[in-house]
Amino acid sequence: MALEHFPGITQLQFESTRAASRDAKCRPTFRHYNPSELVESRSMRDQLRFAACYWHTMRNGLGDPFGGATAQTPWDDGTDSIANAQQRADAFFEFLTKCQIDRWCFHDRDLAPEGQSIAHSERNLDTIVAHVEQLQRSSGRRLLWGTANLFSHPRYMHGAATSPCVDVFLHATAQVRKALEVTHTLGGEGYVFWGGREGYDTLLNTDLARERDQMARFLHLAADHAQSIGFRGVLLIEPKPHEPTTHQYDSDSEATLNFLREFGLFGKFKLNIETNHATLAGHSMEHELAVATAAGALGSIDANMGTTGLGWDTDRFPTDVMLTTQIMLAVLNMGGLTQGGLNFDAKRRRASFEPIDLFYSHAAGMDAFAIGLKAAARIRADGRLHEFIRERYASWNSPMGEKIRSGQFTLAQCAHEATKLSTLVSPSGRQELLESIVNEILFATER
Ligand code: XUL
Ligand code: CO
Repeated sequence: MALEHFPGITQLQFESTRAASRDAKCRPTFRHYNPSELVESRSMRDQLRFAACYWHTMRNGLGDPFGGATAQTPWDDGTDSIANAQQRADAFFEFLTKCQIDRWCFHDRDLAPEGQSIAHSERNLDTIVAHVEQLQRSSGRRLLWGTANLFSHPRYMHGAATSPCVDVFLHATAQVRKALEVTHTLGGEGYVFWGGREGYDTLLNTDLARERDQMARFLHLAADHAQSIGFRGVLLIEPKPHEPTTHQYDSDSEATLNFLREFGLFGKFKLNIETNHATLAGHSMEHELAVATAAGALGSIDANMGTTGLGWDTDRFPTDVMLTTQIMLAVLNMGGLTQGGLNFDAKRRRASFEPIDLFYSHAAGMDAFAIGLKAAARIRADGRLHEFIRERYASWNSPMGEKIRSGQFTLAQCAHEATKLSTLVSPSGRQELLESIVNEILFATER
């Protein structure tokens, strides 16, 4: 039998709180996530499409700017050897299976060590990918998306696609070509571009217009290559306003959609929206999702949350049920997740350093999303919110509203119509009522 990396932990199951014994209450388990339970005619497993990420789960020692790693990782000998990379992958797939997480995501450099040359790095990656292919097959897990790390190595200090040095651009194309190809080999449902250093620290040394052109060229080249190798997954851009740079070009959904439209990339890419990035942009997650869905461009979600008042990307596990309700409402309203998923781009706090904390933290996020999914379905079934919005705009469905919307009236004609009005009807927005309806549905006591 293969070595067990998480001894003593059996596969997490759904157990309702009432049925659980005192001992069972401390074991990692699901209190709300019941994979086979149907919500709006689809199983929770299919509605939520959970993924775990390799970078936080396997490669984050939980260090911070003030102190080193704390995470206990008995499966990892700390070396950059291929054998160690393989063993780490074994531990990860055991974790995914025991935590009932069907999907996963990775950066090329999370999986395999960078070598002395591009060819050497590619050989390393191929070796681990062959191993991971077997692990996927034996465990039934699937790749949600892959990506290339174009931000950690010092060569990318000025950016990758947006570097002032053409050689760096070339190196980045080699890395993306390979990462796209191995994502395709592993059956990835998507591929992500997060422009970690695609931005600037100061405009004093930056030709912003040129850098944006370079980034667009890079994305065109990548999209063309994806097509040429027969990759049918969704290409995703992950907005973030800053950190590590002062300003990143994909700063939020609006800016990214504008960029895609400006450079003829709209339709080739969708958005991967992350909660903590929305917060850093000074927006709510609901806002970012609303903008993306309005454009028909919500592709996937990086599920985490920030820490109120702290201007850092703290990548906490998403345990706020109001947040998960709002996310799942946006998702259900757009017809559900199809190619995308809920990827826990989240890390445990530095003091949650034991291997079992990986299970507690993911289960906490999964349960919070199960609560959010059910609450969102109840809000939709209740219908009051939907009906209110429909009625709020009802005047636009009148013959007059229709004429304005379809462009049949000039400004002068509109102004003339205004002079004929005897009363002007403008009803209440009822925000507080609507907020109380959400609370009523979310916290309804079971009867
Ligand atoms: C960084 C971040 C990345 C992307 C993938 O803030 O979210 O991990 O998700 O590169
Ligand atoms: Co992310």
